[in-house]
Amino acid sequence: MNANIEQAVILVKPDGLQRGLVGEIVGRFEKKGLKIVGLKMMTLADEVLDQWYAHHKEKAFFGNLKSFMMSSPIVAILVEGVECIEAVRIITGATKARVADAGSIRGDLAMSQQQNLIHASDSDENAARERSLIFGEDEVFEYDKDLEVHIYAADERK
Ligand code: 3AN
Repeated sequence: MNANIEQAVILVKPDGLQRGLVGEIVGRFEKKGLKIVGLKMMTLADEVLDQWYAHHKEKAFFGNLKSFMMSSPIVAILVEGVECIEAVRIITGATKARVADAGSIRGDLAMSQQQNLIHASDSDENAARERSLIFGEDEVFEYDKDLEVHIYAADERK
């Protein structure tokens, strides 16, 4: 695999599902040129959320955040591409959605700091941890996409 090819985990959170934005959100990542290598709908267990949001464990909003994340199923997507993590964070937009850049998913479609539609991995290390919490090995797919000759120059591809 090309050294610059990364994977990122994206979650369409309960507000995205409730608001009927799954297609719109998945579509934005697809249209950018990222390759979907995993996709599933699921509910997040309490223990998974404790690990997922370990960095927020001491925060006052932790309990509310967990209840919100368990309030309905979520859709998890694993995407792959060259420097994918940075690309995904740019498309996602800032955490506080009401001030996120226009053009980003949060900037265009949300107002809240908690109900900000999506989660996106913010580092290679977190992406690997999140991938192992959500996807079994048989739920991640390796395949060639002909379109990639139009998305990357030859030296950027594997
Ligand atoms: P991001 O999702 O942009 O990576 P994180 O990792 O700091 O942001 O926060 C994880 C999630 O915790 C956010 N997506 C949001 O739902 C929630 N969150 C973060 N900060 C707050 C806050 N001050 N009040 C309520 N919820 C928050």
